[in-house]
This record gives sequence, structure tokens and C-alpha cells, in this order.
Amino acid sequence: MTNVIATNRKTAILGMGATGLSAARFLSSIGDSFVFADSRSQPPRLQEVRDHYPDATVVLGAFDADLLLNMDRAVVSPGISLDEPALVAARESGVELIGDLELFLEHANAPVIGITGSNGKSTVTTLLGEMAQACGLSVGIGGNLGTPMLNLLDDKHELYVLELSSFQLELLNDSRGAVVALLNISPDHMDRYQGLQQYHAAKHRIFRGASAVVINRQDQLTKPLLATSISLSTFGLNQPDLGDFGILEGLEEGDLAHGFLAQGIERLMPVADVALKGTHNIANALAALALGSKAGLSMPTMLETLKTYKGLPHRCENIAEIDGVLYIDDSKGTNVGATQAALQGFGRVGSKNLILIAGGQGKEQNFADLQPAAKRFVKQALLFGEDAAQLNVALQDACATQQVESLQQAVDLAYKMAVSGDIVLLSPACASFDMFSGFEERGRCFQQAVAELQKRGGQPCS
Ligand code: UMA
Ligand code: ADP
Repeated sequence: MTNVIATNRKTAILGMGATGLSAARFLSSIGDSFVFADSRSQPPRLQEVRDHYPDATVVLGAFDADLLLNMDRAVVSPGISLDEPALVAARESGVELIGDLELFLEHANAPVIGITGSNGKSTVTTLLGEMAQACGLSVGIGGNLGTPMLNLLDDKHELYVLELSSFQLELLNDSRGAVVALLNISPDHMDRYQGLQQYHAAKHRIFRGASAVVINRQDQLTKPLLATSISLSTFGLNQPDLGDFGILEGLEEGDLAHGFLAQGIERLMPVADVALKGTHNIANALAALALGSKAGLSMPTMLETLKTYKGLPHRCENIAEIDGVLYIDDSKGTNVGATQAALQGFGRVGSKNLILIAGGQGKEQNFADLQPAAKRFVKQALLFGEDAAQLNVALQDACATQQVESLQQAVDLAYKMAVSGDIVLLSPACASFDMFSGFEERGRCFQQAVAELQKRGGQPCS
């Protein structure tokens, strides 16, 4: 992004959160001016905006079409729906709507890898970022993960690895030759989209203008709909075709630990040597290898990283073992697809070994999709939060259920109910905002409650 020239276009930044502030910082750095608008009357970062951009106009309250019609373009934060009437009107009148991704791609001077999917994005993004760093590259790692992508822009970087949400992809028309992956699709954010089809269409925008594509051959929804001449690789927890990534041996149910990660017919390393745990994480490891090889990273170095990378907090994180019972924090399991994966990943074939703690805001999902895995693996579900009753209705024929008042109460009950060999799994299948500031706080609260149990005589997890 050296010597970028100011565009002098009239720009509105919509949303004064992480994305909005990163857009302001970027536009200021190239000498562009802007106005801010936020539909909340008291956005939490208002003072920060006033301190840093004292000359910028700030418009608060419901978005105003007249304001937007005076602009050349608007940078729309991902949390804002494009169906907002003022945005629809602006678009129809020719105001250009862009997201931070479009600005980023226009100004990034190094190759970009973009990763989307309903689940596994953060894990694959950070894993691949670590692989690239282990290869000696200077890498910008972020996006939906937390650090807004515009804050990553730096001429010293030799590669960018971005986690991209469906919201961030809604305005993408050309990824300018990025290497991209669509990991999986299961319903999420159904309170924002009119149905799975609209969500699917947003995710598939990641293919536009890509130079190479990685998809999940066990999830038909990840397949590009249009025939494409772009270089395409697949990953999956089955035998791979030549050049693709998958598993050799260990293909019987419950036998994955005896298999090998493979590319085509070549064994790469034993599954047992992968530090990440859980079946879905083996799929994530394969996706990272597929992306890394498309980006030219060294295979031996990527495999070494797989031996040490243990994953991010609150994603199927093994936090304690008390009296032979394992406690797992999967607070980031914020949708049904994620919780299904956690149940399948930790359920023992032939026994109901899981005590599931779930609940929160259901985002209009269909909880009935949890029934098959709950029937096989869950001995007791403890349900809390805003949509606990909905979960109860969906699960009561599949396993024993009980509604509780709080996460703390769920942990206390789970402790009393569990016997040696069981696993207590927090995997809520829901957003956390009814009771917590986010999945991190929910996870910390779980970990604290479990630490209290440990003080009562359990052994810390090694
Ligand atoms: N706002 C409005 N009107 C609206 C909605 C929001 O004015 O209708 C304003 C809010 O008042 C607030 C600001 O917009 O001032 C917040 O913007 P935002 O909701 O777009 O959030 P950011 O702070 O910009 O954070 C976003 C992502 N948030 C969402 O997509 C909701 C963050 O992902 C991301 O880390 C960050 O950009 C940096 O890229 C969070 C997330 O929950 C973690 N993502 C979803 C997910 O992972 O499921 C998609
Ligand atoms: P995202 O960034 O897409 O939310 P994360 O890597 O943070 O994904 O993982 C979130 C949760 O999704 C995990 O805690 C786990 O329950 C589940 N998960 C992770 N990887 C996968 C996968 N490949 N398939 C299904 N579920 C997954």
C-alpha cells in the first residue's frame, strides 16, 4: 500500500465498531475524509471516535437515506444488514456500497488467503498462519477472527491469511486472485438471512475472482455452482483422489486415530501425531494443508506445525480432568453444526459418555438436527439461557434433559451426575449474548466453575 493517493470521494463509514474504526484509520492514512454513521444513539466507541477524529461528522440514530444519497460510497460494517431501507435506497441510486474486504483487497500488496465456512474458520486461519510463519514468512493474520483486516495492511507482510464471515463476503465481487477455502456449510445466522439459500449464496461469493479454491468433498454445499477452470483441491475425512487431501487407513468409524493424513496415495503423517483433538479438527488440519500447498508452503514445515499447534481457547479445549471425568470448553460452538461436530468428535461409539451443557440465543436454528448425535452419545443434556425451552423440546426424546438457571448450576449438576470415563462438554449451539458479553466470557465462566470444582479435590488436567 505504498504511495496510495487520496480518492477525494465522499465516503460514509457505517458502524462505529472494530471495522468502522479500522476503515477510518485506513482512509485517514491515505488522506481521505469521511463521515461516520451509527444506528445506535450511544455506540460504545463514540468517545474514541470523537477523540481520534475530532473533525469528522458523526450521525447517530436510524440510518438516513438522505445522508447516504449525498455520498459517493459507503463502507458498511459486517453487522449491518444490506436490507436496511436506507442502504437499499442508496444502492439503487448508485452509491457504491463496499465492505472492509474490498478496501483491503484493493490495497494489499501480498498474496491473500481467504477462509470461510460455517465452522472451523478461526482454527484453520490461525493454524495456516502459524504454518506460514514457521516457513519464515511475515504474515498478517486476522479478519473476522478479531483484528480487522485493514489494520493488518503492512508492506512488510509477504502473505495475508484472513478469516471471512458470510457478512464480510456479501459485497465481494472480485477477490483479485486470492487463494480461498469454503470449509463447510450448515445453518447459522438465520436471524440475518431469509434462509439457507441466501446464506449459501453469500458464502459462495468467496469464489469470485479467486486463483485457487479448496472445498470439502464431504459437503456438497461447498461445491462451486458454476463450472470453473480455477485450480481446485478438495479435503475430506476419506480416501483422497490424486493431489487431494484426506485419510488413508483408519477409515472405520471410531478408528481415525489409527489412520494417516494423506495427499493422494502418499501418507503424510499419522493422525495420532496431530496435536489438535477431535474429528472435525483433523478435517481442519487437512484444509490447512490443502490451502498451504496451493500457496506454496513447505509440506514438511506444515506437518511439523501440526504436531505442536493445539488450537485456540474455547474451541473444544480440554480444561480439566476431575475424578476421571474430562471437562471440555467448546464455548465457540455457537451453532448446531459446531455442536454436532463436538458431539461426534467426543462421543464414544457404543456408549452415552457425554454430559452436554448447551443453550443461549438460538438464532432461529433448527435444534432437531442435534437429535441423532444426542441419541447416540449424550446421557444428559443440561440446558440454560434464553432458548433453553426450545432446546429441551428438541432433545427430550433423544436423551435425558433438564433446564437450569445458569451455567454455574449446569456445571454443579454435571459434576454430581458424571462418572469416571464421562466427558462434560460445554458446546452451547447458541450465541451467548443473552447472558454474556461473548463466547469468550461464557467460556471463562465455565472454566472458572470447573476450577472451583477442582479446588474441592479434583486433579488438574495434564
Ligand atoms: N451497527 C449499526 N447498525 C446495525 C448494526 C451495527 O449501526 O444495524 C453498529 C453498532 O452500533 C456498532 C457497530 O456497528 O457501533 C458494530 O459493527 P459490527 O457489528 O459490524 O461489528 P464490528 O465491531 O465492526 O466487528 C466486526 C465483526 N462483527 C460482526 O460481524 C457482527 C467481528 O466478528 C470481527 O471480528 C470484526 O468486524 C473485525 O473484522 C465478530 C462476529 O461475531 C467476532 N462475527 C460473526 C461470527 O463470527 O459469527 C459473523
Ligand atoms: P469459526 O471461526 O468458524 O466459528 P472455530 O475454529 O472458532 O470456527 O470453531 C468453532 C467451533 O466450531 C468449534 O468450537 C467446534 O465446535 C466447531 N468446529 C470447528 N471446526 C469444525 C469443522 N471443521 N466442522 C464442524 N465443526 C467445527
